[in-house]
Amino acid sequence: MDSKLVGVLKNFEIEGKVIDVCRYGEGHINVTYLVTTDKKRYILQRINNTVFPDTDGLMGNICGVTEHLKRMGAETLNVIKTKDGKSYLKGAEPYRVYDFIEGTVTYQTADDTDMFAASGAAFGEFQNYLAAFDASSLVETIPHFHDTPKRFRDFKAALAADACGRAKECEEEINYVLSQEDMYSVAMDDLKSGRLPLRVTHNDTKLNNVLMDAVTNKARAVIDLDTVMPGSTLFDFGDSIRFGACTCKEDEEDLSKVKFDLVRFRAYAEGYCNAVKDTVTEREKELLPYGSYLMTIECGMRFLADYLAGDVYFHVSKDKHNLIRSRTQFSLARQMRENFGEMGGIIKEILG
Ligand code: ADP
Ligand code: GN1
Ligand code: MG
Repeated sequence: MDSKLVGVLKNFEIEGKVIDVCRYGEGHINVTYLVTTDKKRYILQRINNTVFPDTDGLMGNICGVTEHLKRMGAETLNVIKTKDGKSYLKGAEPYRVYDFIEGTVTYQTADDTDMFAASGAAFGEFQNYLAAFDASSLVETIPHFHDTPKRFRDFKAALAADACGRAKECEEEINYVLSQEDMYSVAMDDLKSGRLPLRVTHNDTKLNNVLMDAVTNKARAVIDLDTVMPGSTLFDFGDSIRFGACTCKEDEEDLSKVKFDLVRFRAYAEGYCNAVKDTVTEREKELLPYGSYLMTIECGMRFLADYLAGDVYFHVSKDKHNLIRSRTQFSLARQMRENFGEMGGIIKEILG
């Protein structure tokens, strides 16, 4: 066992004697460990304070949102306090602890469409719960998180800097991002003009950010609350489609396996749209297919920008990992653009 982590855990109000600490999960941002004591299990996370420099603000949001969700009767993350009553352990490397939510699993692909529909319902209900949450109490943990034109400017800056001399290897991918420029501003323009409502959203709705019941495959808890901020339904719907309506993992190297799957799209859309049907607006409905494409190409440009910058943001575990991830996203984005009509038809069938 890592003695540093055992030392970190001594600062928290945890039950029992620590018998094991090991790396856990497939998140790209924080460093997550599963902690086993002789009484129960916990999740320990080293918070990525490069990505989230305002750790007080971040943890304030999480405590506020989880207390709200508990009051609404939803199952959610339970923050374990430090022995001096704080929500996380301060330091150059900040840490937090949650109860491990037992009897749950996370999936990296949505092969089971009922399960994917259940995750859609969970994210839709999550948005409903947050409709009653005071947005002004939230800190914007990553400003401009889904501001795609800003992400595009950041991409162009990474390309101009070409810090590692990698641009020459990815000309095709770079040209694709540049070629789509006229598609990037619709969501932000509509949010600014009020055509799209600003809501409190999760903003990182990939399938492995919802815990599914290990027996029933129904959704138990929406997790990874670091990016709960004002945003758009398009972001939450779109990011789930990006990750889950694909036939392979996000880092598949064989692009012939990357297929945008309308069956999975329909399953998720049924779960999500039925949950938000009382509040969703006509403009949101109309733009849900576009939101799926937008979140996919935005994520692809973020992976590619990080590859160009030298893999400084997303955790990587193999050579060219971010470039490989960006390729799956661009392949999907292309297929989504070709399927706007079909996607729109499915949304109409569900919501009218
Ligand atoms: P990241 O921001 O790096 O994605 P997450 O908070 O999503 O970190 O955690 C990474 C993974 O750890 C999740 O996908 C999930 O599998 C697992 N996980 C996180 N919190 C819990 C919890 N409280 N109970 C059970 N599993 C959890
Ligand atoms: C990151 O934290 P995680 O792994 O759930 C990222 C998302 C990306 C996603 C791509 C805070 O999500 O925005 O869409 O990777 N989170 C942050 O898989 O940047
Ligand atoms: Mg996560």
